Amino acid sequence: MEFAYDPKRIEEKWQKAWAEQSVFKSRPDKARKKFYLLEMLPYPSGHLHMGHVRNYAIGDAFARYLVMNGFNVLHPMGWDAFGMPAENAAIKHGVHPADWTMDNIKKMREQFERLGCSYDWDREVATCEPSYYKWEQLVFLRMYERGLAYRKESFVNWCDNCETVLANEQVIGGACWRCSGTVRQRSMTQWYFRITDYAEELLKDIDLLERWPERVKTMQREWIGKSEGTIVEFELDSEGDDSLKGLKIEIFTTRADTLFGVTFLSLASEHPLVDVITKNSPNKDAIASFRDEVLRMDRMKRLQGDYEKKGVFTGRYCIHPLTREKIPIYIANFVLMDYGTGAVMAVPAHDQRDFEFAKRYNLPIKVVVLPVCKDGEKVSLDPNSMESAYVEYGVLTDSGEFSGLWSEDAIQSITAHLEKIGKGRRAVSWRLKDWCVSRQRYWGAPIPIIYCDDCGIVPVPESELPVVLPRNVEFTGTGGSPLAKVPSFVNTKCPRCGKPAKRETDTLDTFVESSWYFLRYCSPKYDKWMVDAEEARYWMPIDKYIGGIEHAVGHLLYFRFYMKVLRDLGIFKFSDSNEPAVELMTQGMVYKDGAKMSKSKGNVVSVDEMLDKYGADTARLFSLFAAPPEKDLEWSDEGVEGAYRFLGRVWRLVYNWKRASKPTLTQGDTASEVYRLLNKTIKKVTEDIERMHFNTAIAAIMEFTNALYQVDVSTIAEDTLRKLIILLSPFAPHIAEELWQELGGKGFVYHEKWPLYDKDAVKDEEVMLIVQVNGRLRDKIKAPRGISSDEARRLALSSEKVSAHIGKSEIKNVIYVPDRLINLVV
Ligand code: ANZ
Ligand code: ZN
Repeated sequence: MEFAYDPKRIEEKWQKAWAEQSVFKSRPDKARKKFYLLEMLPYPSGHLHMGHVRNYAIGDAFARYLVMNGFNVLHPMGWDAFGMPAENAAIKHGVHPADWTMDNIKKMREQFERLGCSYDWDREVATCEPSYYKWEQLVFLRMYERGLAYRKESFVNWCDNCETVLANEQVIGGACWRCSGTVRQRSMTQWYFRITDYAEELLKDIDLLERWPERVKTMQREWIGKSEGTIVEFELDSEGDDSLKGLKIEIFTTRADTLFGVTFLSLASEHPLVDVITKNSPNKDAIASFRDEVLRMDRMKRLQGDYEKKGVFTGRYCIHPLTREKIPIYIANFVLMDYGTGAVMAVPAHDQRDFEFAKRYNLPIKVVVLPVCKDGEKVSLDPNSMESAYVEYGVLTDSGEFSGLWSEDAIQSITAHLEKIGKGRRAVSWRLKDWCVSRQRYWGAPIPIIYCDDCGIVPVPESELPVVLPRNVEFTGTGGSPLAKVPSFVNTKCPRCGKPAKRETDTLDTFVESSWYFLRYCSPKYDKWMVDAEEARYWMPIDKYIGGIEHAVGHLLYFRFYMKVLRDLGIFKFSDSNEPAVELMTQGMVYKDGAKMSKSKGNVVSVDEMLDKYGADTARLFSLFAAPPEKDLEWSDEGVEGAYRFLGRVWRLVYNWKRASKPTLTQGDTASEVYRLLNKTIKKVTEDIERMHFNTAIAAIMEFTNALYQVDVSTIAEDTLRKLIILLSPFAPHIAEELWQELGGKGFVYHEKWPLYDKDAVKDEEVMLIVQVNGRLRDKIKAPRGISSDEARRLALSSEKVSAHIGKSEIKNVIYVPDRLINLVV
């Protein structure tokens, strides 16, 4: 008999046993209810960090719970294996990105195994394998055929450090999401996915995501940013320059009601008309340097507006469509080229940015909307004394025939009027932009495109897929894509005319790979198609998806888009919306000493050390016990110690019992307090796990264990201990297997049925207390179970019937039979 709790010995033993008997293998089975539980796949950096451990402990506890509840569970794991760190390692240390990645995968898989995660490793997917990205290339070609993948020159986010383009979703507060370097705008030709074609559907289908956190849905709605408004045309004033005759500037506004308050126009720096109207300007140099400065600003920052509103006068004017007044045209730093039309009608009285701009450059402020008091009286506004713009709706003033209308009505009437005279129209603007998917990087999936001098852009024939990434490449870290310097890759023949041609040397954004990896898990080895449709239709959708909130408008939007594209291309569909995930759970971060645990902060707890010292069960138990999953978790060494001690207590309880209990009691006395508590605990743990409140579930198990220490161990039934072990097993699976075996359990506790609680044992938390006065029944009152004699007496005296019988007499004695009867003797 083994008395000391030694995680090292038992954890390895059970990991081996699980693996040898393929316990975690999953197969489709129509007769059983499926559950697809997915945790976001990690980037193979080489080691798990505590944030991973937490994420995967949450998933694993739930997966094990589901299995015990009879679900056919799919719980896979894989690797988001392409990406820049591999390439940076190659530049720095001279290791090949493929070797670096494969080596890291091996190390991390070992860590996963040491954690005892119940993954079906037969379904492991690494996105850098040609057998994986082949299908992504095929989808790319089909998207290209349909115009859903296209190439265009435009301003893109460029990171000088990483020497690559970044998607809008990868620019965090003006900095590169990878290296935190400054991102600037640069005009380049890039490949895009036409996600904007899906803006309306992506927005509408958010309503289907009932089990996603509100926060994520709001972020997606705002990111997609649908805005209904009006496009208004302003003719250029061509006086002194006949080449401007007939040209016009279109602006997008959501406040057509303020049209009469326009005192200038603002263009984005990148607006194509800027060159045209400033070509003869004496102000040319100032304009050029201003445009330069603006291009270095972050796009989101430009939109949000917490910076100085600056601009330059172009020297030209345009004509107001209704009043025919001359309106000066400015270039302003807060106008974005890729929103609306890249031009804004400025109404300083009613728009705060325009107000600040007008104050700075001494431009006129014209009030055209007035607030109205509760009694219906208009309040006048003085442009000279206003301290900020009046941005609310109100009643129009100084607006010609539209004066007196309410803003809402004025927006309609003015837009209709503009439509009638051919100077404007209704329009919708989206904040969402097309997804830039090309990267000037080696370690990614090649874009299957060939450039021919005669034929132009030619897709690689599908029969020639995959376009395999060549291995022999030089990594210098400078000068654009390394692939461009590999003649054997670049030089090829045009599939159309046979003449020498060149391959595309950009690779795909790694977020393309993570847009469909969950489909590949359904049939990871299938080689006839991207997925075995039958298997994927059985497993999809993902029933519960667990990952970080930082992906709210990146990955979590992309994977929704990609699934809709697969549906429309006829590649794979499992439902009309093809929404990939029914439920999303975003887990909180891991903090230590008040800061997010990260290498740069130097407050990282090493997973290996943790496992060496305490074992996986403690690591898992602590991560789940210290905070509810959605909340941030503060690391605490005492907390870890506490989790470890608790497991030791459970361990000793079982061995104490084994020594003491002869003969063994198999079933507990259903009238006993232990029995009642056991069933209460089963109920609580079950309900808490269903809500993913693992912390309170574990607390209940701890309380129950403490209660078992309070009773004579030989009176504890075997069944009670077995159930305790089953309840513990999703959180601390190794110790649970070991103790299960010690208790004579057959097979793995992993395969045990989750216990049901005895409804009778938990239902009467309240008891009926018989109240007697001098031995005669006077009342029956509800009382919480287990109250003391004093509490019972107080309750009894609060009954009117009882006090009527006592009157002014003195209580001489109290006889109390707990939970049954109280007799007051007067
Ligand atoms: C005139 C106006 C008057 C505006 C007023 C607002 C208040 P949402 O609701 O987010 O769609 N705008 C239009 N295009 C822009 C661009 N490319 N860059 C920066 N700002 C731009 O915002 C629409 C409003 O944002 C538009 O309505 C426009 O300013 C500005 F009292 O036009 B408004
Ligand atoms: Zn050709």
